[in-house]
Amino acid sequence: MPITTTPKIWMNGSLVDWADAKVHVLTHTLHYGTGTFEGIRAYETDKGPAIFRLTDHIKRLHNSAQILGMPMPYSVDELVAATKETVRSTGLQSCYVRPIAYYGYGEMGLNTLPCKVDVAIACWPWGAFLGDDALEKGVRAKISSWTRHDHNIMPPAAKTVGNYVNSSLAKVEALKAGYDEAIMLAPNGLVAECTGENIFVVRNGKILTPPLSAGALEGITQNSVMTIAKDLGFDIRVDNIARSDLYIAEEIFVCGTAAEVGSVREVDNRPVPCPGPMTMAIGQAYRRAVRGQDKKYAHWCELAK
Ligand code: PPE
Repeated sequence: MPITTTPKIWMNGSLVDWADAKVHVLTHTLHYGTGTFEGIRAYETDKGPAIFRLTDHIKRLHNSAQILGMPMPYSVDELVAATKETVRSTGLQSCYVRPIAYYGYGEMGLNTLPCKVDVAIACWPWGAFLGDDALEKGVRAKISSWTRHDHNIMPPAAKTVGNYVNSSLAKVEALKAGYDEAIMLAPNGLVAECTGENIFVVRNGKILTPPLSAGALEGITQNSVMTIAKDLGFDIRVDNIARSDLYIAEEIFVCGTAAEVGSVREVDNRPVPCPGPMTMAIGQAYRRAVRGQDKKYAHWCELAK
């Protein structure tokens, strides 16, 4: 999806003009994929732009760096403040926010120990990833021929730049085959997640979502959806899902910061009832929550001011 420019990008402690936010072609992470990033959204609320679960996202960025053994030069509090400053500088009421920590210019070779870590935060307006009507209309998904990373190959719990080669291969394969999204299986055949979303499957009235051990990122939207679903009185739990569960599911939905909550109406050309009642209730509650329209979840909306 094309990028719409905004005035400033935060780089290593200061806001620079969008056009000046550049890196050298010998930037370490460009060659080895060793960085880590986050995807966050700011939404318009009555009180001004609010960044949804900002602190939790920045904590996950720190955790990803910890998994990679990458020293993070800024604390969680510093990056929370920097993200708010960047969002404010855009003048936008709502936007996508992309913090990235990467090994910069100055060293080459696989040893990251001598490399300096650079951090940048950019914001731009971005529509819902699977389309604004993905909740109501649903998307067509395909089991990918690409397997999700094994924990001992690329840790899926870290949102590592290089991990997304796997997601990108699966996404493009699915699109070229005429589908909207790919569902990735772990090396043991269990369902892991989608290329940029967590997945939920309704079976026998219960909502299931795969655990980190099955190769899923611990999604912040996944976590929000679990809270919302419990508050709605649904039986929702983290549990393993087999491929067959997908084919006989009562409902399937996916969720992520960029995608929000989207229904799945078909897996491998097998229809899935869509839009499902639980999916709709959760998706609509999520839409209200991110905009600060539900007091119960007001603490998730961290004001940019
Ligand atoms: N799994 C993967 C692989 C993933 O990339 C994301 C987010 C999620 C699950 C959901 O996580 P969360 O956003 O915390 O609920 N994907 C981000 C990047 C998407 C992109 O294509 O770029 C996002 O949604 O911002």
